[in-house]
Amino acid sequence: MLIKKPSDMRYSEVTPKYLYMNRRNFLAGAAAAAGAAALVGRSAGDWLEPRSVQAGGAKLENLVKSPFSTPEKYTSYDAITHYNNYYEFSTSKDGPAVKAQNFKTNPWTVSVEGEVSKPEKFDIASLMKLAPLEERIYRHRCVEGWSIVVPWVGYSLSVLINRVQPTSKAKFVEFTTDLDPKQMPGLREGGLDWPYTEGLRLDEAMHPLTLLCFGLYGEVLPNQNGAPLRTVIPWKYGFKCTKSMVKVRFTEKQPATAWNKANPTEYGFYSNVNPTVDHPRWSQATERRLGEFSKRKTLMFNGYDQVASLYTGMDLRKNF
Ligand SMILES: Nc1nc2c(c(=O)[nH]1)N[C@H]1C(S)=C(S)[C@@H](COP(=O)(O)O)O[C@H]1N2
Ligand SMILES: [Mo]
Repeated sequence: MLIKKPSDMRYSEVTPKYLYMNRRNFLAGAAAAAGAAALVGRSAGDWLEPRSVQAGGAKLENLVKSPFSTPEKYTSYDAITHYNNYYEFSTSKDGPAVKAQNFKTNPWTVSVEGEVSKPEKFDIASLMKLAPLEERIYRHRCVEGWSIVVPWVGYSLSVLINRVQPTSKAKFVEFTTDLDPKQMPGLREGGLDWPYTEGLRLDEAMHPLTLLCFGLYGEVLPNQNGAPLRTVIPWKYGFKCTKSMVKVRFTEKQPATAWNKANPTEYGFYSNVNPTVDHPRWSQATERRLGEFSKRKTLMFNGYDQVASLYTGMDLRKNF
């Protein structure tokens, strides 16, 4: 397989040194720093310091504060927007920021369909008006072993679900990313069975923590983070988030998901963050918060204990 997917990566590749060396060491190692900085086209210190200026995307006004927000310091805007997984554009971490730059997100239609009484198609502007937009500061844990804290903007996906009224047959929700070979150079590399799809059980999708997300850092989503809308499920590994979503489909049967199809022994349907269940090729016990020097312990459900009751009686080793 040509594509580099998490299962093919050595752990050392997962977090480049320039993201976790502290600034002083970094500046001391000037020669190494020059190479790393050239790689990302910016000075290494930028990754480690919160930026005072924002990127200049359209501001989202009147954001409501959320009780679900973590008080932790959030990761720099630069790291959140230049260390991405978005394989439709590139398999390198700094590739999506460049290659998704001209991705066209307007006009955009999201179709909500399947086992619902009131299927509906939305444009982004009307979808954004279904509920007050909240700022939700969530931890995000990638299956590859790095983590970030992101001030997302959006509202609970349950708002949309309640509006379309799932039928009694609806047990799962499938999410689909846009598929546009003209605009997505990463598709040519193959590897995943495009379009990117993900899925949740209906009760997981209804949990108030599950976010329909339109922005970050108080602005509309940058393309590389999944513009114009994506999901965020903070107690699951990052790949459960569906970027640039075009379809939400309610189903009776558990939907297939892109990563599970690509490698079923490494990526399960549930993908709950779980420090006691290792990835077959690396431990999940600890994580590297981008911008920090030492590793942190990974928390069960990424610290979102309020979801534990969704899994009562389930073997989370089998249902990884
Ligand atoms: N369509 C699509 N969605 C995707 C991915 C992707 O490659 N394509 N990568 C996933 C992974 S592995 C992670 S960690 C998050 C990264 O989101 P971020 O770049 O906003 O941090 O997006 C997820 N959603
Ligand atoms: Mo990820």
